[in-house]
Amino acid sequence: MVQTPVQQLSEILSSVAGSSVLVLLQGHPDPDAIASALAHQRICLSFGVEATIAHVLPVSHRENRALIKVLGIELRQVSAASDLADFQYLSLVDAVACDGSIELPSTLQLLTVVDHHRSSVRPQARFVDVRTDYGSTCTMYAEYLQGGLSPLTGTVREDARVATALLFGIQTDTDDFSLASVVDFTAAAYLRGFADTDALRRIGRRMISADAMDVVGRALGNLTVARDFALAGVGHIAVGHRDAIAQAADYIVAREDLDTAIVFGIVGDRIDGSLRTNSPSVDPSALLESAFGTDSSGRPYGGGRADKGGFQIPLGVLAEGSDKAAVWRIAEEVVRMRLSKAIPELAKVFEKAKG
Ligand SMILES: [Mn+2]
Repeated sequence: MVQTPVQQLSEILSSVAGSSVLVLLQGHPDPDAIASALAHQRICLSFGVEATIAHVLPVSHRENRALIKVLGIELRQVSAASDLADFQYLSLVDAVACDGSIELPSTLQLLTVVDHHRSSVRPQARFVDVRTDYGSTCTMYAEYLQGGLSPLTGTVREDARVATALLFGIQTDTDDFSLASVVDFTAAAYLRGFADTDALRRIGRRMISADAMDVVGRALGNLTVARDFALAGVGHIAVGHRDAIAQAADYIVAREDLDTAIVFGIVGDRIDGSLRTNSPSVDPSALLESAFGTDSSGRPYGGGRADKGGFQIPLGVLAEGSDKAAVWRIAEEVVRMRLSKAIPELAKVFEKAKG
């Protein structure tokens, strides 16, 4: 008989009772990953498996920090293989592979992988559940709970914490449910009954940090508008503030007469850009790929989904230039030139400006 994921996962976790699992979040941890890790930790605990949630890159978005703070979620920041020596098993949530930001001890075995992203990677783990038709990994964890793995009962405080985090994860990963499918709504309805709506409101309150506001200001001061398209370069941005670029694009695309905005800057050793669009006819990944093409291994510099996209272009040795203003001028010129090819109206505006 074919086992359900819930049966498989319980069997595997039972078999490693008493061991220590590392849930290593990839990239800058987002709510879907953080909340899924929290649910994973809860499920592990119910089988006598101790799970520690860790991350390498900082939690950089204000909302994500609010999620951690309001719900008191414990995350351990790790930076070296020696920090991971105590763990026997590795669990990945919202990712199928490690991004290489930390060297893993060779003794660490990949135990579980739960994700909803499309990927060509076939993870070698004892438990693999990847569902690309799901709007979030949190949806999958909500189903595990509802399906009998450490189900929510509403009798302990911990239930509200997990339900609130999962609900927030579904909400943010589906862009406030605009990209949600039936399974996401069903999971949200299940979680809603256990969630702390007051905490959810506090976490979700859209706030903008002082640094992000500074970046928005720079974007507005350097805005080029071509019909309903806007482009803004914001110069060098500290690595910890890279989310400000996306926030600036969100802010600008809200302008009534615009339907697409691209904001870009230099973050570390690369050009980093965000695209936001309300236009039904703009396909972010097609637009960014036609403008920026692919790298030497055929990977596009940019990608996206229905209403948002992003691009990262390594500066290579240029990044070492000591004249930061000059490096920025080159980067800005290249981005303007490439986008002008894909958007003829933009080319006209730049030509006019040159006089
Ligand atoms: Mn996700």
